[in-house]
This record gives sequence, structure tokens and C-alpha cells, in this order.
Amino acid sequence: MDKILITGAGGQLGTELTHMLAQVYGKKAILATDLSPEAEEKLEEIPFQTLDVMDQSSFASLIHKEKVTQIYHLAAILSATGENHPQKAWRLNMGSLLTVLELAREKPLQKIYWPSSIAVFGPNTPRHNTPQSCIQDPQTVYGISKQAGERWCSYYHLKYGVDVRSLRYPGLIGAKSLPGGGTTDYAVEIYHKALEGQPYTCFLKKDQELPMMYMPDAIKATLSLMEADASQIHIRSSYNISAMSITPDQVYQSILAHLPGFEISYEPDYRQAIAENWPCSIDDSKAREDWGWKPSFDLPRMTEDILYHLPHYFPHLHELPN
Ligand code: NAD
Ligand code: AKB
Repeated sequence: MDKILITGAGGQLGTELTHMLAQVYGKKAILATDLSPEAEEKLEEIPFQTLDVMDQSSFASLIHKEKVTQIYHLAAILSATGENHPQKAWRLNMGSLLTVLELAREKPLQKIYWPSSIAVFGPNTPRHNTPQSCIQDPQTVYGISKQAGERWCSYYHLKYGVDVRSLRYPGLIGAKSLPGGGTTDYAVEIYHKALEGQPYTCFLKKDQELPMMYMPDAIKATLSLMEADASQIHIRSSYNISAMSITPDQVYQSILAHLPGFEISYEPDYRQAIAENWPCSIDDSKAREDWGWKPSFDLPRMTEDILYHLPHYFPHLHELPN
């Protein structure tokens, strides 16, 4: 029987992924964990326990006690917060992944999921249609931790046969949860401001193009990768995946089509420099070839869906006028 432990389950991705895993495998098969006890509220009836992933012995005894068979290791510090706390970001992102990989080797666990990011790329990476394999020279501590993490995943697979799988997510945009300190967070905040009836001040430049993905596509990709037969997984560092490449102005225009009075201004801050070193678009042909990846949402479809669903999850927001 499957027992799936999720770390960082109260985060932007964790909240939605945990609900979907509970739907697919049943609530009893899930153990959601997070450092923050407040995460439990967001996860409704799904079994929850507080866990600091830096506490190796509590982590190991929980795996043992609950007879965990799979870990989705999501807990991390993202790019923007990481630049303000570089040592802490490195210790958490790197240390906790090594703990998970060691647990997988010793127990052994059946499968591990760990997300990487487009943050592994840097200024010398080809910026358009960024290939699966190319120069990676990340400039943020977050990107360095993801790059090193990818190498460790590949190493544990080659050396010890650990079935670890990974995706290099672009910026994720969801309607059900708030982002936690990334460079792509503008693309969630903007929808909230639009439905509050407030103008939005964007921290990236108007024409800063970045790869992004609507959360239902990210969840679909994650489940497809994890359900694929091991023989289909040819990349054990992390797969490029892609859905859309968009600028703040394009997101703004797509909202304007539904809310004609919405206003935006631009005040780029330190996050602009991070975004400038990331790709504009991603070549995800390996994911398409190996396990059949195909996104469902483009920008207009995502905007319509988000504006419709947001007031349900954040009741202080106005509904879209008919
Ligand atoms: P988030 O910041 O929203 O959530 C992270 C969660 O980890 C939080 O709930 C936090 O309480 C928890 N956490 C922090 N320290 C912890 C600790 N010591 N022990 C246990 N839990 C701890 O992040 P997210 O956006 O949900 O990202 C989840 C994963 O996906 C991360 O690994 C991130 O790098 C990756 N990712 C996210 C995006 C994105 O756009 N959201 C893009 C690429 C990759
Ligand atoms: C961030 O901006 O840090 C994340 C990411 C792309 O990894 N959203």
C-alpha cells in the first residue's frame, strides 16, 4: 500500500499538489507535513503533521513509524527570499534534499519527487528555447542549490538506484494558494490586485519575458512523471517543462480584456536582475518524447480560469462582473 509523505505541503505548490494526491490515492495514503502548523488548515481533512525537514532524526522516525513509501520533497526557500538569506537557503535546500536521498537509499523508499527550477540557468545559457542540456551558470543561491540538487539526484540514481524524479518548473501561477518569495510571484499578485479593484505595481519590467505555467498543468506534469514506468524516465537530473512564455504587459492585457478599468505601473526592484538571467522560453521536447508531456493552458485560458476561481478561494476578492 502507498504511503506518500509531502514536505512543504502548506506552500504554493504543496497545497494544490497535496489535495490532488489525496484525490488520486485517497486521504489515508497521504501524510502532509510542513514547518508551519498553519498549513493544516489549508489541507482540510488530509492527515497532517508538523515537520522541520532540517531535523533529520524526527524526519527518519516519521518515515519509519508511518511506513512511508514515497516522498514529495517540496520544502525550500525560493529565489527572492534566498537572496536575502543565502546561507539559510543553501542549508535548507541542499541539506534537506541530501537527508531525503539518504533516507531513500537506506529504507529503501519506492519513489522520490523533488522539484528543480528554471533558476538553474544563468546569463550564459541560451535564453530562447533553452535546451535540456546546456551551460548552467545560476547567479542566485536558490539556482545554485537547484543545480547542485539535480547533480545529487542523478548521482543517487546512478550509484544507489534511487528512483528519484524531477521537473524544472517555470514560474507557477495558481488560484488556490499564494506564492512564497519567488521572482515570478508578480504573476499571482497581479490577479489578486485586479479582483480587489486596486491598481498593481509590478516589480519586474513591462517586457520581461519568462516561462510560466498554470498550476493545474504543473500538477498534471508532476503526476504524469511520477506515474510513468521507470523505463520511460531517461533523465534523472531534472526535465525541462514548459507551457507559456509571457511578459507582465501580456498578463496585464489578458486581465484588461475581463476588467477594463484595471491599472498597472512598473517599479522594478532586485528581482528584475534575477529574472534577466533566466530563460525566456524552454525546450521541453525530452519530456514530451519520454512520458508524453503536453500542457493544456495558454495565457488567455489561464486568465479566464483564474479570474473565475480566485474569489472562491479568497472570499475577500470581488467576483468577475457578468
Ligand atoms: P513555498 O515557499 O510556497 O512553500 C514552501 C513550504 O516549505 C512552506 O509551506 C514552508 O512553510 C515550508 N518550509 C520552509 N522551511 C521548512 C522546513 N525547515 N521544514 C519543513 N517545511 C518548511 O514554495 P512553493 O512555491 O510551494 O515551492 C515548492 C517547491 O517547488 C520548492 O522546492 C520550489 O523550489 C519548487 N518550485 C516552485 C516554483 C514556483 O513557481 N512556485 C517554481 C519552480 C520550482
Ligand atoms: C522563483 O521565482 O523563485 C520560483 C521559481 C521559478 O523557481 N517561482
